[in-house]
Amino acid sequence: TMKGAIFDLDGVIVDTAKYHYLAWRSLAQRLGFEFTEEDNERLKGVSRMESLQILLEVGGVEADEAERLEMADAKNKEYVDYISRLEPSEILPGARAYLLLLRSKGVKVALGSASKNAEFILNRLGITELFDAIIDGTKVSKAKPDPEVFLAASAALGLEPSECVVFEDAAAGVQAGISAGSKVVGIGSADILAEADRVIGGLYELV
Ligand code: B16
Ligand code: MG
Repeated sequence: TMKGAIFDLDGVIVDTAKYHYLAWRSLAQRLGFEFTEEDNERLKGVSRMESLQILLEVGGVEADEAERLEMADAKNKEYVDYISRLEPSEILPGARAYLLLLRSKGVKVALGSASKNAEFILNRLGITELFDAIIDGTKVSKAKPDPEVFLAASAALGLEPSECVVFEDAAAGVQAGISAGSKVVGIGSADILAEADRVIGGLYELV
């Protein structure tokens, strides 16, 4: 039985991918190439600097470390502009209700996200207090598929990874949850998330 539930943020609780896309696309435009929504799929669940690496590969652009940091910073500034306007109505269907349901059953709830903007986003959505622990990109150094973020989240809940279920929309995140030793519920399409223990369309299916 599940004692803890660990949620990824982008793609599970809220669709911030569309704002990441707008900000990455405008960086690509400044660099002189098109970055498509299909290209953007490859950035889901991937850390900021690794996302930039993929984007530069798509555009065939070379950049040194200082230039990369500047580009990542410019992208993040634009992204933060978008998410500054996030509203509670943008919480994905069923997410809030499912968090409340778990809490009412005594299941501990954690966030396990790659984003360095996670706390800001949860505050904008008004759901920070529904989490017993928040582990995000500011607290871990190894990106998914490394299990670090989910190991840290279960430890923060005072639980073993095997007592926790991870909810993830990205293949790298599903892999990270499995490597941590948790059960994994994939959110999205079964072909991308084939390794998950169960795949659902969204948290609305669980409420
Ligand atoms: P930031 P998740 C991930 O969130 C996003 O899916 C990914 O596209 C993004 O690059 C990453 O966070 C880092 O975000 O630039 O805000 O630190 O799915 O792990 O909640
Ligand atoms: Mg995600």
